[in-house]
Amino acid sequence: MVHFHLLCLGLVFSVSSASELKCATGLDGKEAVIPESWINDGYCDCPFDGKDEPNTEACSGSTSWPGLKTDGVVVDAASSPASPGFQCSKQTKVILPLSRINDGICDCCDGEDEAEGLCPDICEELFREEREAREKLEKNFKSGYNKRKHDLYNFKKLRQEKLQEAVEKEAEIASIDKEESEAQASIDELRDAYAKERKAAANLMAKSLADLVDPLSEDELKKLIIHSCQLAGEVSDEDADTCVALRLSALDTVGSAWSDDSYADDVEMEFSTDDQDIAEMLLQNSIETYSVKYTLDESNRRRLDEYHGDYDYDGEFDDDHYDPHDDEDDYGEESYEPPSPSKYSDRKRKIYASRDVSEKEQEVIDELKGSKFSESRVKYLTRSKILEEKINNVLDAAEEAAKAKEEAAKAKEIGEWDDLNKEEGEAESESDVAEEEEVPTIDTEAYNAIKETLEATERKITKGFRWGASAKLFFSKSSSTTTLDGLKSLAIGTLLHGNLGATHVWEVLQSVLPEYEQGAEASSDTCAAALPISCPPAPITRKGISYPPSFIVTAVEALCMEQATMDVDESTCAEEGASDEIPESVSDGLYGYFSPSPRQETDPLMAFFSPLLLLKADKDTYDKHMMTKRDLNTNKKRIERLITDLYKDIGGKDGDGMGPSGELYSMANECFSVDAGKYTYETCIFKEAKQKEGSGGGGTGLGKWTGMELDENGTRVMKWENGQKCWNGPMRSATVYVTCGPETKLISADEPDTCCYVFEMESHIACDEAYKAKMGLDNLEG
Ligand code: MAN
Repeated sequence: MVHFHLLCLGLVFSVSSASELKCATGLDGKEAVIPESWINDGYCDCPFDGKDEPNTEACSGSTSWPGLKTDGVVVDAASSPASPGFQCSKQTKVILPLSRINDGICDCCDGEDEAEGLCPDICEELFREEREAREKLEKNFKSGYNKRKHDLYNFKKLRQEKLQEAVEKEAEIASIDKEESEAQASIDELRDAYAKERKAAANLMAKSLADLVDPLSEDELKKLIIHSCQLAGEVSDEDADTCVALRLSALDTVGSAWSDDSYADDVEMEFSTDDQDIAEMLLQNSIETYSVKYTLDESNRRRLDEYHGDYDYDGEFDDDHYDPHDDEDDYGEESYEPPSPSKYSDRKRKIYASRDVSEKEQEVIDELKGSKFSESRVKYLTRSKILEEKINNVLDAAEEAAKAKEEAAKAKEIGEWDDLNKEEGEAESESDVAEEEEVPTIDTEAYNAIKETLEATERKITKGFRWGASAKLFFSKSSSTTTLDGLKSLAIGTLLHGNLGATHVWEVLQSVLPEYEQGAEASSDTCAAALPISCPPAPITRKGISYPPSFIVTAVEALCMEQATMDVDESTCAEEGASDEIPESVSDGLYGYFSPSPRQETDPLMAFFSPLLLLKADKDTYDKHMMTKRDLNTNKKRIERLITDLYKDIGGKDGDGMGPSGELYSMANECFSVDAGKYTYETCIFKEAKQKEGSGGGGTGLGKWTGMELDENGTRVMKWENGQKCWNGPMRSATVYVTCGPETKLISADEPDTCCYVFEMESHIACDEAYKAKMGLDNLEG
């Protein structure tokens, strides 16, 4: 077989252009001289060795050329239907001008353009390279395609399984939801029933005490409530800033007991507009207020104060701040943890910190201080301050004296030492004289105890003012919508929850009813009238009947009797400045103020209050349902997490996260690396891409996986973005172009623009139908 290799051309270049060129021009092998003008003139004169056309391709296609490739040039570009060319049958794209048929030059690789036997068949040789490349492509595609098919099948199967599992889990959730709402319905039912019972009991109580509240005007009822709140604040040990008694009373009157998340809606739906204010107040105070009263655990106590922070004292409730779900996470069901600054929002911190009296509140407190009821309290506050001052002066003086004495003693010690060194009989040192001076002996401890007692009482009175002011503020908002009957219930409830009794009522009434204004004032400064009630009680007539009701009069009379036998210490009711003396101890009634004590079991009001006092919520059942709900919820959350995981495994519910047909599943979370220059690059599917130098360290972050898309050519493009910032440049990013290959690997890395990294990847995931069509592999059996 006559065949010349391309390398041969190298010989041509060694031919001197000066000498004339000779070559075989015909198949007879005879050499002929080729004129210089024929060299590189685009016509092949030396078909066997192509010597005359080293710089053109004119001799290609001749026997000296390994043949025209199948996809090679159309030799006769001018061939047209008018002058058709000759089509080599094995080289689909080679069309020869008819002039080249039988011209003695072999053009078609099998020599069919020449007479039989003239040309060797070099087709096999010619196509080998191409065929080999093609075969490799086909083999790779087939392997990749099958691998892909296999993976997709597996993924599909897995997906079906997981989806089925998720469906089952979702069904479980649906049934839990149902159970949950059943438990909730039971809770609602229980709560509503209890709320109704309380409301009914409150009504009953109001009716049985009609004699007490009916004769009072709206204004008097409000005053009764405000001052009862004041007293309740003094009686109560609770560390709250607003009138808890009134809040609890409001709950009874509105008819709602404990609450939960859905509570806010219930209140809005259930109650008439008449009760709307109270309902709002309830909303503010919210949550398990009954347990506040009856179990009084720390968390509930805190709640009251916390909600107080939302009460803005401008007569408006600050709706923005109220969110019944807000503290769900902050308060456990059973335990209360004091807020740590880091855990709480600013708002919460503010609320906890803002126990100060607001400007508006102070205004109302000042108004309240002007009331008749507050006289003895104001007087006490003023005078106890003066007394405290006196005590402080005495204590300071004593401290100074003690210090002076100590110094003198020291000085004397030094003096005695000096004396020893002096001659005997010399005059006594000065320090000896100082020592004999009279130091007033006072009982510091007793004085401090007095101070403490005074301060404790001041705190009580101050709290009373705040509770009273909160009630006054409440009415300044709700006056237009609270009904008279509502007020009566509220008043009675406040007495009940404020732990007040019959004689407290009398004390308040004397300040509330205009009929008593004269008499009480006349005796307020005398020791004889030191108790906060006037004795004996003088009933008045209201609506034709004697008022207050007889059970109150009887109770007050009993107290008056007690008072008569009491030994009232004259000094305790002395006028301000009447004496410079500091009492050795302070007893109740100092400056005319008596600390109210809580209602006693024997109080006549107890009988009236019993419908409510005896009413007990079915806490056990409630707790049981709550527990059920909580357990259901815990289980639900667990199953929800399982479902989330199930979906995560299969690229989300719709599978989007796993690429077309889930093809990324086979390489999920896998990392692929390639070495390029001094760096090794690593791209991790669904995770990070990195550039590493040498063996150590985590490397430079090229970005986080953002997904895979098909570009306009149908090429798979994976992206990692927002990597480490490039000095003076963008954030690093990585892009991987994926082409079909039997196994997944990175085959090249490049940084065409600073910090923009581009990679080529071969992977079976790209061996799909589209690739098959694009590469003309359609005839291939997949
Ligand atoms: C490092 C590497 C390079 C990059 C420069 C840019 O050397 O991440 O790939 O081009 O930083 O400053």
